[in-house]
Amino acid sequence: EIEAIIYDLDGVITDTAEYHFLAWKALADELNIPFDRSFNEQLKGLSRIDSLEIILQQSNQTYSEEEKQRLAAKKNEHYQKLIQKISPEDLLPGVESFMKEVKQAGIKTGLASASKNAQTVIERLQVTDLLDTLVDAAKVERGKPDPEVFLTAAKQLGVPAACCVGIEDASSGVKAIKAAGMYAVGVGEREYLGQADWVISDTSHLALDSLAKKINE
Ligand code: B16
Ligand code: MG
Repeated sequence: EIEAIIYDLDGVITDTAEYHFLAWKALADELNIPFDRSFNEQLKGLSRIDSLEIILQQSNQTYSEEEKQRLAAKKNEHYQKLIQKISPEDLLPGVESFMKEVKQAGIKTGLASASKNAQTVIERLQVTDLLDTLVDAAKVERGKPDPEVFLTAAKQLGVPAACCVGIEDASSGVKAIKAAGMYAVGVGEREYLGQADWVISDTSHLALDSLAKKINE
């Protein structure tokens, strides 16, 4: 029995993943570090500073802690400019109807995002009312693939992890859901989402009946 659904934000509810990519790409170009979409896949779901570390590993230069903080802040400034444009039209296909279906079925809902900008994005998308609880990077100590963000959301909803479904587009996020002991839905390519219990190619395939069928298989 599904008692709660916990959504990832970027790449599941909306495609801020694209804005993260563009902001990192601008920074990497400036630093003359090679960076493309395929490389970007491994950053999805990771915290800002962990993402930066991975990018800087591609450089032959060394950066001080202070410099790293400056670069992370620069990426975030660029990202925040990009997300100003977000509106309800940016909800991914099928997401709004799925979120409403879930609410109507009396299932609790939560957001588990590694982004410190999650609240802003949720407000701009106007889906605040469809989420019973929100856990973001500012509220947890350990980022994905650690399960903390998903476990905190479940706790806040008062639902045991075994009765929760997590939905993720990132490899690190799917790992976090599985480590939390939840059922994992992966959105995207099987290649990146190996550990997911059910992989769908995009959010238009989200539906409660298909999900229930998969869980009972
Ligand atoms: P910020 P999610 C994650 O959000 C993104 O997938 C990841 O690419 C990003 O680096 C991270 O948030 C941190 O975001 O810089 O805004 O704090 O997918 O967990 O919702
Ligand atoms: Mg994501």
